[in-house]
Amino acid sequence: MAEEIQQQIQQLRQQLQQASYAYYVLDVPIMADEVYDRLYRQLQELESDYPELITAESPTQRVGEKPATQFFSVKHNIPLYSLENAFNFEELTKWQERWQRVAGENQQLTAEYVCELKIDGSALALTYENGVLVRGATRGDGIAGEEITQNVKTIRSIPLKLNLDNPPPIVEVRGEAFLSLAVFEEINQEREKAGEQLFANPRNAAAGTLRQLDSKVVDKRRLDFFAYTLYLDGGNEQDTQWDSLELLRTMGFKVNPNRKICYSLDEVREYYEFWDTERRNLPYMTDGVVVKINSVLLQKQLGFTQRFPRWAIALKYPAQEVPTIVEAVTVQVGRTGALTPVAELKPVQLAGTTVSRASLHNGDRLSELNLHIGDTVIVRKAGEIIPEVVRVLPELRPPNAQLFQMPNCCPECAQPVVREKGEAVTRCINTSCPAILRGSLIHFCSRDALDINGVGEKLVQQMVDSSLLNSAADLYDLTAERLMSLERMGKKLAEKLVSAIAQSKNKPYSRVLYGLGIRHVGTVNAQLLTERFTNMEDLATVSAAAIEGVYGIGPEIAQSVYQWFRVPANQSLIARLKNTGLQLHSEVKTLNLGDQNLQFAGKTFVLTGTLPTLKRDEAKDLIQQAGGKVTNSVSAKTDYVIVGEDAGSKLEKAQSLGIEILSEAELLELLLKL
Ligand code: 1X8
Repeated sequence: MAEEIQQQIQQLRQQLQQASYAYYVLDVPIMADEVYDRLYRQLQELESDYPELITAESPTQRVGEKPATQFFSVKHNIPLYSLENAFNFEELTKWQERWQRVAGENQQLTAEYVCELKIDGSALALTYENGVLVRGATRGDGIAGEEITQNVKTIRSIPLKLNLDNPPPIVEVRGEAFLSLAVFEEINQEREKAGEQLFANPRNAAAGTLRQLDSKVVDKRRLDFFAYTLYLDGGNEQDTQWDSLELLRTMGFKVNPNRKICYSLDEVREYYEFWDTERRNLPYMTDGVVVKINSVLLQKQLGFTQRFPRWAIALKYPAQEVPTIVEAVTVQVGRTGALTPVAELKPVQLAGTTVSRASLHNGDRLSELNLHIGDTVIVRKAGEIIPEVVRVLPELRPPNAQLFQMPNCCPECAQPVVREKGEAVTRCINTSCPAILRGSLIHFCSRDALDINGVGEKLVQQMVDSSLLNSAADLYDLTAERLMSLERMGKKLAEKLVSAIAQSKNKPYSRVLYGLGIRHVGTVNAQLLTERFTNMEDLATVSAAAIEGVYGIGPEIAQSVYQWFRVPANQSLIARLKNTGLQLHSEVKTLNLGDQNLQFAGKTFVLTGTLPTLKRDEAKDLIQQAGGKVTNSVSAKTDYVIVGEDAGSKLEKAQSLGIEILSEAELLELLLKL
């Protein structure tokens, strides 16, 4: 009996897997949706009757039951470097000369190149053990990324199990997770309806999606994946990149079909130019061409520089530009009171998306442009940024067109605005301006701050308009009854919101500090400040000099924090937040420099490169005070290498010896661990 069930389960899994492969990888469906759904439900029922038979590679395991609470950092076995960029053929030729020089006289100086499209997405590293997907990780800083296995499993074009009879024990596959342009537009349309902030481009949307804690959300976003790098048992066992791509395809991955072997840079140029036009017809975004040396042997001889492989380069397409007409200019007020002029455009297609607004940045930029309403302008979209107006075509200006000028009064509260000498930004300085209040509240509730689920732009606007909220502290006085006074607010949702708000009281102090929206205090600075001043009362009362004494905090940040706590309205906000029970202090963590508990006792360190904030002697002192030894050269006896900017051969040596490499921040974290 048990065997029969087992067999039935196996068969269902195989059928589902084949159907899914045909649909998502080959794009040739072989099974009707209804049939798929029926088989899927059968499998689900069997698995719920026999939960001991569930395996990680079962098609039912693509979406996790429970959201993750956080992501963990994982070190890449082989660093996941980004690619060096070339923006023209001169730079490409220089690259060829460079690798030829490194390869040396005795080496092969002509090479086959493999050209592939550069996909504008987010890099992933997938690990398969005995053919089963066990880990998915983001690039992170190239050395370590975030473990997002549950999210990766939702990507249907990623096999949960390799299509190999005798899979090697460890297979690592790298590639690009991306969103098709159609799905990207759909997501943004939904976000617009929900009053949520739009994703600037498919890459940001893909990266943001992969970092969602709830894999059910990721599943709905329909990410896709192209595989482009293969490591078998820690090395490239294929002779060439081309063979690796073929093997990846055999294993069940989607490999971009638009690849080509080129025997010279002229052929590379031909490929590049062909795809510059043709890429407009692709259903996903590409921002360049990746040129790789085909021979794995030559790749290995060339190796890596500090940041890039020497054997590959990305030849980028220039940012796309199109003309359109400025129909109006609106002025938005951000949470810092900064006024941002935005051009409302006649919608145009640009780099795969419809563009109807473009940033005009600030007053200075605007005066340079001499922009009139009705002007024809050139808009540009470079990879990561929201479209911008690059220039105006004054020869096409209609007669009687009005020059746009920054208003003298805030468009939200009608109070006079100011522009400080030497500053490009015009600001509203009315502390009770509703736009500033709205922006601050949205920031306070945002994911990296108090992470209050369900409180977004729309709801904040409603609550401010109806005077339910006049400050962040008011959030904690809300009751379900009061929320139900809002339009279209049911009891269930109201109760859910009240509970989400209450939960934010458990968020750590550093998030509260970040949530206050003090200028220059991002998540990192908030962390640094709360580690040094473990109580907000201390931070609120110390001198600017004391704040500047925190590692990593410069004079401008220190002044900004100091001044913020001098404002009476802010002081009363803190007092009220304290009464609500928010965390305004953290566990006391002190740099343990006494003679007990010397956490670095017996450990040897090497420092290399310029650290972001610590001077060399300071870092050395810290290590020595914790019982560690600092030496000058890396050897097998070295336990840690602390790496800063422009680290030299010591880093390479450490990597080759497999010694743990730490950034300054990681060193400080180790010191803080008791
Ligand atoms: C990044 C990318 C690579 C490829 C395509 N798209 C990318 N974004 C490819 O090799 N076909 S390789 C790469 C990297 O190594 N950082």
